[in-house]
Amino acid sequence: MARLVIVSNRVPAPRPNKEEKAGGLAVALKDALTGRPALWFGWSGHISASTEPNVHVVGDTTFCTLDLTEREHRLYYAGFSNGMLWPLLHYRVGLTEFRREELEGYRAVNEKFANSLMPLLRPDDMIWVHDFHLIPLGAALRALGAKQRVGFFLHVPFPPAALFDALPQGQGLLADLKAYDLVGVQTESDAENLRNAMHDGAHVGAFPIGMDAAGFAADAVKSVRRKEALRLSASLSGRALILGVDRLDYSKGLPERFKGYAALLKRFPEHRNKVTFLQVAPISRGDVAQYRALKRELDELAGRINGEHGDIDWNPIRWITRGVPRAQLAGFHRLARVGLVTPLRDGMNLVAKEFIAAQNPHDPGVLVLSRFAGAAAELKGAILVNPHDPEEIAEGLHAALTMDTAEAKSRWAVDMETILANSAAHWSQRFIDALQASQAALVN
Ligand code: ADQ
Repeated sequence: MARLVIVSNRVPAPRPNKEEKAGGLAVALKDALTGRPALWFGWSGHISASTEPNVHVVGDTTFCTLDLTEREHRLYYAGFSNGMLWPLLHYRVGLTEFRREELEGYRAVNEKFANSLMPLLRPDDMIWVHDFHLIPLGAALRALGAKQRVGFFLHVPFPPAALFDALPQGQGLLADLKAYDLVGVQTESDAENLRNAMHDGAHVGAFPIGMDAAGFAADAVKSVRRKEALRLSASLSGRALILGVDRLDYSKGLPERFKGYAALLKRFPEHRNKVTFLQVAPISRGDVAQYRALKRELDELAGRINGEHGDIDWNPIRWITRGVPRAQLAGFHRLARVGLVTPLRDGMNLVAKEFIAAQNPHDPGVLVLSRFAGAAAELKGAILVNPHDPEEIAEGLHAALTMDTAEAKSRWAVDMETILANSAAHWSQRFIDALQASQAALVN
């Protein structure tokens, strides 16, 4: 079996402790990696002047990481990746900050990765590069003579060509994408946008990311009986729990979500003192000014909503910016009557799928989901809302809170069937099979 080489900006710890089981790519690729030789390559997460790769071998998988210098980190990661590409790809041209020096730093780090990875490659490796940090990597490997199959998966959305056009030298990145044998995105509409921008449809496909629904459901059953879930449940005093779980990021639509909840309490007073909204959003990218401003805005909104709508025995919003371990969150999802997932744009949004997976089949909660999450294309049972409109969020919440059990069950069953059919293992296998086939087409 060909060795699988995964390249991603961050590489999971070779032996994660329980608290580090953060989900994301590591979980999604777990099955793809077991039972086959694999190399996982990327940034160590550390900043130093060292150019020596750090290598750890665990079973059949070799983890190989590089440190970045302070300057590389600033230009490649904080600058071009998070300050330019992240907002642009989430349709937020107004938040982008372009500096040519950062684009150059981004390209330089991609070349550094290619230079370090190249000597480690074997002729029959299959290489799978992940996400927007590493768009030029395939072309950089090709420039060094790599002949292996190289695929790329974009975890975030791809905007319409007219928006992408705002990126100076954006054509260069589109040309880089052509070096890959296969480019995968989350949805058909992302694929269409990317094909239009590239004027080349041949090797772009939609590969919606899945998750281990059965495993998450089993975790939720265990976790709902543990201390933290019992504490949460007792503290609700019978009120319906509305749950939001996100990284603290402006793409997740949190201010609009808070305003939507406030609109619910105002327009549908029957829910006052009958619901509690718990938002868990650990701080991410705290070194970027926009993220600090977002936290301040949410601190203020949460305070104002509690002040205006709260009562002596009721805080309408509980707002937590600390991390909560995944194993606890599974139980919280199961306790929730409503999962509130309202990103302004999201590649997929796995939290929406995790909420569905965690529900009790006999009395499931209801998912209120943004139309602009990739997950909306799959989860037909959810109540879809436009996340820019707090009034629509309020109406969605009201519909979810007043839905009878029979309807909630039938909506949930549709979505559970969907996510069971597209596991993480299924997703990665689909991509790997297509990558293999794409190369075969080129060779023949
Ligand atoms: P993210 O933007 O991080 O990922 P998402 O898919 O919602 O968004 O979450 C990824 C993982 O992180 C999930 O397993 C989730 O449970 C976990 N997570 C999120 N918030 C958490 C919290 N507060 N505490 C603990 N864990 C949390 C990017 C794209 C998404 C895409 C994924 C995967 O932006 O659109 O779905 O990659 O492709």
